[in-house]
Amino acid sequence: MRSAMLLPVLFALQALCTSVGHAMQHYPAVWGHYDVCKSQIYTEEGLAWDYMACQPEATDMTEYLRVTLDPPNITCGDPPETYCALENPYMCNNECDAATEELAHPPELMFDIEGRNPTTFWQSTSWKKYPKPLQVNITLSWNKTIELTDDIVLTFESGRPEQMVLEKSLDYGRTWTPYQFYATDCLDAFTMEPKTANDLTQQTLLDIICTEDYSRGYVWKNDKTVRFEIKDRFALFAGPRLHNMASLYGQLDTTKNLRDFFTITDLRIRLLKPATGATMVDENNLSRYFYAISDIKVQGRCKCNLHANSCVFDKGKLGCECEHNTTGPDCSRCKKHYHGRAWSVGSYLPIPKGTANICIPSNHGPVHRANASSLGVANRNQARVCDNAMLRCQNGGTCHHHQRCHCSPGFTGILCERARCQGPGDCDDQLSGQASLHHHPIGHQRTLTLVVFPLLFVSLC
Ligand SMILES: *[C@@H]1O[C@H](CO)[C@@H](O)[C@H](O)[C@H]1NC(C)=O
Ligand SMILES: *[C@@H]1O[C@H](CO)[C@@H](O)[C@H](O)[C@H]1NC(C)=O
Ligand SMILES: *[C@@H]1O[C@H](CO)[C@@H](O)[C@H](O)[C@H]1NC(C)=O
Ligand SMILES: *[C@@H]1O[C@H](CO)[C@@H](O)[C@H](O)[C@H]1NC(C)=O
Ligand SMILES: *[C@@H]1O[C@H](CO)[C@@H](O)[C@H](O)[C@H]1NC(C)=O
Ligand SMILES: *[C@@H]1O[C@H](CO)[C@@H](O)[C@H](O)[C@H]1NC(C)=O
Ligand SMILES: [Ca+2]
Repeated sequence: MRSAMLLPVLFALQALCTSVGHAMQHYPAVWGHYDVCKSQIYTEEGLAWDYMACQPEATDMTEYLRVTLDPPNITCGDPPETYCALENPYMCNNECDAATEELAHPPELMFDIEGRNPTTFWQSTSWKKYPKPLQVNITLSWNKTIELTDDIVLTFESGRPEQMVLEKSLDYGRTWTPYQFYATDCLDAFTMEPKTANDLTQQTLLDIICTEDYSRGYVWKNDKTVRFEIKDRFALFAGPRLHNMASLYGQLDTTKNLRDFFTITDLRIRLLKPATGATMVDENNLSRYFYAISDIKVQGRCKCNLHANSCVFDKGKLGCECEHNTTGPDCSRCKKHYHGRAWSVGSYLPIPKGTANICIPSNHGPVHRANASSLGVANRNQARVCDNAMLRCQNGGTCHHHQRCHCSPGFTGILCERARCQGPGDCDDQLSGQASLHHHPIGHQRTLTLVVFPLLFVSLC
């Protein structure tokens, strides 16, 4: 629960730096700007909360998936087999033996850390039953809606498949729709005209295309990857270097189809035909034909409907840490007693802070909070976190430049109002019952980065 413990620091930081962020008018070219859900601001009536649209940082989602192969016994090595190189049938030194660790090629090797030599990879059985098709489904399941933020990249260690389909599910694997078709010959394989992601326009962005870009030329050893181009699609709205993210956010806000297009709960790689390197399959030496994948990259973030900036992996399950009085794995409901108005997704607009659309208490009629956003704007340049009058630092803390309290050891909070919890057990009751020893905050890295820099920001502010 480290992220929760650090939140007060983040709020203080946000309060410190709203003026900086505002002045610079600079929106980073990454899809990760909405990183704070609320910040405390100073108003005539004292401290008040300002709520903002927020989302978790994009991260490597392959750490949180479950992989399923179909057929289940399609992985090589049981019984052991010897493989020949696709380019050279006399080079037969690839041995697969599931019972020997050094010679086994289980599915996990598609997700381990690459960059070492030799690469590690999953490998299928060879095409022993030719001409019966050698088909494999590799299904990646998150049991959570996630939003893709970067290209999906598959790296093949033997040739890239001559035919494959990338599919997605938005309903936990009940129904599937294609994302993209891949073939050496799109017309022949799928009766589709070959296209590339560059052919897409704003109007055709949601079209499902067949591409020949990633199937050709097994001899080109450098061409080992198969992509699904997320960034090229973003670029149709945000410009070639994703400079104009405001335009993309605006579109995502207003076009549900577009948003859903980048949202998944599962991915399926349907391998339909392995590389053969020629028009004819060498029936005398089928040990040359198989699938081998060394790496799969899936970058994305938990979908939290702009109501959470952190997502935790707990007991094998991803879940948003909902703010704005929302709840559920995707923050897609109002909390009990907060049904004062219908739940609503947050909005990216107006740039840069968006609109939180918080859930409000059921019985209290109209919203009873200060017109925080206007006050926030008005007071931005004099936003103070502490002083020697109303906003006194407590428990022996001292106020520095009206910008933050330096707390005595053992205390934390913006005004040092809370005892810092020493062990995980001590924190539990303060943290709304969600605490768990094994929480693994995904936003951890970002949180740390932000916390390392307050001094830098202080000097900026
Ligand atoms: C792969 O999944 C598709 C549905 O997405 C299904 O129709 C097909 O039978 C599966 N193929 C194999 C080999 O399991
Ligand atoms: C996998 O299992 C199926 C059905 O159980 C069987 O028909 C097939 O021969 C098996 N394949 C291999 C490569 O062992
Ligand atoms: C494949 O060809 C190589 C070289 O001719 C040979 O050593 C190997 O036994 C062949 N494999 C099969 C299954 O025929
Ligand atoms: C998926 O998550 C739900 C809770 O949201 C849980 O009940 C279910 O068991 C999970 N399914 C799998 C296959 O992990
Ligand atoms: C719900 O929102 C109110 C203000 O809108 C806030 O004071 C309170 O802490 C929130 N409750 C929870 C459990 O987040
Ligand atoms: C907040 O204040 C501004 C300026 O005073 C006003 O234009 C706006 O309508 C107010 N918003 C709400 C929700 O009251
Ligand atoms: Ca690997």
